[in-house]
Amino acid sequence: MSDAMSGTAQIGVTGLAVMGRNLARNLARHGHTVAVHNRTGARTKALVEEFGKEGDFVPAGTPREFVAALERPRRLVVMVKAGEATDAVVGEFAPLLEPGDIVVDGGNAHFSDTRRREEALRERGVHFVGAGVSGGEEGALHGPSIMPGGSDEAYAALGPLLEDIAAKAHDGAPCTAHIGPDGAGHFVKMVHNGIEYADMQLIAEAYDMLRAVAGYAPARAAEVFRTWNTGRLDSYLVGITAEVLAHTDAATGRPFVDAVADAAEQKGTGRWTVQTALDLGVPVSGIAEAVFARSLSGHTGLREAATGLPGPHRPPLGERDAAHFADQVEQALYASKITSYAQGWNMMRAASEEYGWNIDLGTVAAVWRGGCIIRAAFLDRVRAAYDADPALPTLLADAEFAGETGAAQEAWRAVVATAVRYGVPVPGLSAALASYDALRADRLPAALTQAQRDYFGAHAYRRTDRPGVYHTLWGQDRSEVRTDG
Ligand code: 2AM
Repeated sequence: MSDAMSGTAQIGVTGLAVMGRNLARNLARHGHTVAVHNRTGARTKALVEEFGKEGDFVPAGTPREFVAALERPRRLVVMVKAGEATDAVVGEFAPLLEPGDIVVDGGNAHFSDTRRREEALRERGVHFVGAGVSGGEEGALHGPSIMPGGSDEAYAALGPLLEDIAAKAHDGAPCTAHIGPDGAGHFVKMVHNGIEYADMQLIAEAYDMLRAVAGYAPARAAEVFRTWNTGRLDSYLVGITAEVLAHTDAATGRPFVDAVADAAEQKGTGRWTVQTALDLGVPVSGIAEAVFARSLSGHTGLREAATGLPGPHRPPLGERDAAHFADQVEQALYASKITSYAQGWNMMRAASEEYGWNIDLGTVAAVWRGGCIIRAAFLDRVRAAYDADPALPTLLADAEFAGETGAAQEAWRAVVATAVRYGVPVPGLSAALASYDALRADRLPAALTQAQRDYFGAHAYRRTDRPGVYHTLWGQDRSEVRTDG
């Protein structure tokens, strides 16, 4: 163990709850000397006692000791609760730092807070890096997906360490990269979580359809997901779905999924994604439906009041039709997944333009290939689409994805139509299909909406046949006037 005052630690971690502790251990296991600090000293002591043998830790009792333990430029990772705690810790350390030092917030901050903190520290010459870290406790210890946002200079000093500790994709590439300036990293992490919500909802609907329409018990549905996991849907989430569905509850002997209360919770990043999408004016219906589906599931009162309302009662399909239907569900799930990823990527593109982040959209896919919840073979394809055309307006327009959604057409429509006939709620699958149909439509009924707005509010409209902005005198002789001069 080194002397706390010698300034030999390459990096420091303050906030040693499980995420911070595991990140510090991951850094130490990769041969870095890590200064460790926590408001309550007992956590620092416990870390060194339990895991001191894993590497070179420098325990620090006070913020001053912690800062003194770091080589320059100093690299401090803050791992405390997002919100007030982060402001408190940053405020405590800022006066102790010098120009060129780097503060990394590895918590789940809202990107607008990250932008504010980055600006405040930049005025003192201190770099602030908002780093999204995905993969939970296990990821923090064994390799997370890391999405750092901040200055180029900060990434130059920090990147090599992050690349050491990040998850490695199947081709060996580290699952981290400089995402962009200030809040870009935390923004991308937020969208990751939004996409995760959408993925989980689509999988849940697929399971529900296998059960209600194909008549498959959870163990049988587990086999279907296991098979899907060997194909183009190969992903962490589909893999764990198979495991959960195959699991038998020890207490009741029933399928485990039947022993779990059907009210899904959320921590709020899905909600942030939708709120932010509304502010940016980007439609993310897949993520929104997923957030609303969780919300609805928890409304016990509403659900009780509506239980027993009429709906169809149809028996499950016979064995042969069920197998065919299960194949159609795979296609509907895959096409919907493409659609909801396209929405997530549209959102990142919009924010990148709004904030001048210059996010490389293919790199984001690469960084999510390992360590995080949505890791999947699919992300190689997303990256390939943006590598082929960095200006791709939407993933749906990529030739390969367009070919696949096109081929899934009939199945996708059949599954949504069947869900409607059986009375099985599929907000995710149907919203994805509606989004696909709306985007590909030659004409949308938005023309009528715009005409109505002109009727009741004189909001004016553009015409299909000539330029200009017009208003019809609805209350008078219905003649048309040009309103743009
Ligand atoms: P503690 O052990 O002293 O409570 C997760 O809560 C982590 O954030 C813990 O390491 C906790 O420190 C730390 N933390 C929470 N609020 C804090 C604050 N206001 N100042 C410093 N550390 C804080």
